[in-house]
Amino acid sequence: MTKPAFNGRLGLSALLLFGWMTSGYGQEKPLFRMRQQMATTPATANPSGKPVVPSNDFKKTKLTGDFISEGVAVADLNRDGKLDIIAGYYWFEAPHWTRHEMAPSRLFDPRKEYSNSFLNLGMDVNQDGWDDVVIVDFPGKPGFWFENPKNKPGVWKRHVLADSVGIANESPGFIDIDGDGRLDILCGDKDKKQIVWLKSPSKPGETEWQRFALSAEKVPGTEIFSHGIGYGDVDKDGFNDVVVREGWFKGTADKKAGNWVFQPANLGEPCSHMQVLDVNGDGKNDVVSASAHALGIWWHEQITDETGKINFKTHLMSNITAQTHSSLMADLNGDGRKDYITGKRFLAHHGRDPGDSDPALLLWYEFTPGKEPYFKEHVIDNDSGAGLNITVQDMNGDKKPDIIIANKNGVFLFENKVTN
Ligand SMILES: [Ca+2]
Ligand SMILES: [Ca+2]
Ligand SMILES: [Ca+2]
Ligand SMILES: [Ca+2]
Repeated sequence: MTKPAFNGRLGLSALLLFGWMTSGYGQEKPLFRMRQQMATTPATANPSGKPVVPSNDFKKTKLTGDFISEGVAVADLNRDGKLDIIAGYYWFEAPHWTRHEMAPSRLFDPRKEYSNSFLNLGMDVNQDGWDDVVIVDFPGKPGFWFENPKNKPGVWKRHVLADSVGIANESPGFIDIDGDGRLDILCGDKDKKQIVWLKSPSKPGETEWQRFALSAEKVPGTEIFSHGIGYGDVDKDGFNDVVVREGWFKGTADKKAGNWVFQPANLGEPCSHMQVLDVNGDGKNDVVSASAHALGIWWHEQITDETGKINFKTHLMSNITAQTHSSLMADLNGDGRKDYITGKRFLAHHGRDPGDSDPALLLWYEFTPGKEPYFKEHVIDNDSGAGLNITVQDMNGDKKPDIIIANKNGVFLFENKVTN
């Protein structure tokens, strides 16, 4: 099935464009005009002008072309020893990817609607030996988890997370904040405008997630539609910090105190998940981010500014595609260094972003840190992209991490065949 050419969309009324630019879900886009000009290139081209040739390094399986979720996860839900794939209210049973429904849902129209599932996580929440499914809903809504019914038929029981905290920021992180070996959720609190984390239950049988604040109230990065958040040790004092695009919150040992102090710094444009790593090998941690709705994948070099404070200098890594609304680090080529994975959130705003109908690329970047850092760009695929979270897991037992995505193009598995 061919997608409508981008040129066919240029005739969209100014009204639509105006609606998008003024909607709460839109955002400022300094690169918007630039991208608009680039949009006059044919749909098969891309903003960088480079040819888009997918490598043969991944074996692609399309589980469905239906739009059911922009979140995706992996877990062995029926305990047959094989990892299943979860996308929203549905799960696909390995090895034939038979679709099952956890709770009543429906297919969504990729050009008109958002789904009911933005980010997903598979984990045994109540530690009864059966993996459960965590779902982050539309920005600002509470998250919830579906309790695994242990192969019994019927609707999965739904539990709301952390007294219905409205999850703010569009790229919440599944990160083990307190180091107890269980993933938690790093996000903003919609009402208090605070950086918080939702702690997953730690004892068997427990079902309640708890909310703990890291920052004070009314801080940047905590609006419902804030774009970009990450976790890592910016100042190398041994405590992880929280980064948002407006700066960072200095971490302490106390992850329940709500007093992490905001340090303003320029971490670039609205983005998806922010990754903290030393890109240029100078011993200072830098930040890698990708534009959520406009164009650009960047690394932000940590520098000391004229006032003696930590700040960042932004360098462009790639402008091959826009709407890179999720990212993840994983070592895809087995060289011991984590690589950066991102992809286009196809039809992010249903065709209202410039370049929305350009090829839906899924990409990875191989880093060679150094004074002149080197990022080799690899195109995994040009007809899938990524959703709001990317999952990486060895699905076929060959010890190589495979990539799983779900978005408005469907649900996909990419088996890793990268050789070093
Ligand atoms: Ca369970
Ligand atoms: Ca934890
Ligand atoms: Ca720190
Ligand atoms: Ca550095």
